[in-house]
Amino acid sequence: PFSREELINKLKSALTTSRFEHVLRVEQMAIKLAKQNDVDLELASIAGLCHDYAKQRPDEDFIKLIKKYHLDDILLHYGNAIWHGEVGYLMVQNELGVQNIDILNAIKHHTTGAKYMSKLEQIVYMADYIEMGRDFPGVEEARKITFHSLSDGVAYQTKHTLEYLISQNKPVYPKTIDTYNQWVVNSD
Ligand code: DGI
Ligand code: FE
Ligand code: FE
Ligand code: FE
Repeated sequence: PFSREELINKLKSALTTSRFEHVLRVEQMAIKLAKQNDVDLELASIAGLCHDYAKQRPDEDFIKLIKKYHLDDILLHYGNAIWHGEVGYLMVQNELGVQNIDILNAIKHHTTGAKYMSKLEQIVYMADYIEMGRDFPGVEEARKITFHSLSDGVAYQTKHTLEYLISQNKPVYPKTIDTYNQWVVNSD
């Protein structure tokens, strides 16, 4: 496994400057949420840093892995927005040597969420959404809710992302619907 400094160098060369700065902000927000929710700070740091490692990879890299690992064919109907987490976690495992399953699941689920999410998975999902560089309408409310209750933050993001996808006629990945049914519908 690589040290934080080595990971930083790998990320710097894999990502554009603005994406690299985003992952540093996600790391900081993930650490803040980990402190509030009694989660291991080092796991939060590594997961935050690595969550978008695959974001700048060409489509062919993902398609090769989908075939090599016999992943669900429905993935082929989506693109980088879904692949960089759902498939990209394998690149983090294979190329960065990260083996912790909680970190790998947090990377895998950071875009869509999932029916079952550990505290660390919820933290990375939320840190990506509310990191201090985000400035969409509603981000202040999302931060307030998340600092009060991590699971309420998950519900807020899930509902707003689904509304956005529907308003844009975008395809909804099935796991995004599972997340909605668990965290928004069944949230008590
Ligand atoms: O990688 P980031 O930009 O930091 O953030 P992200 O990995 O959370 O990606 C967010 C994008 O992914 C956002 O534009 C919405 C999109 N997205 C989330 N769920 C789905 C989705 N896109 C499709 N097509 N289907 C989904 O279910
Ligand atoms: Fe992402
Ligand atoms: Fe996200
Ligand atoms: Fe991100």
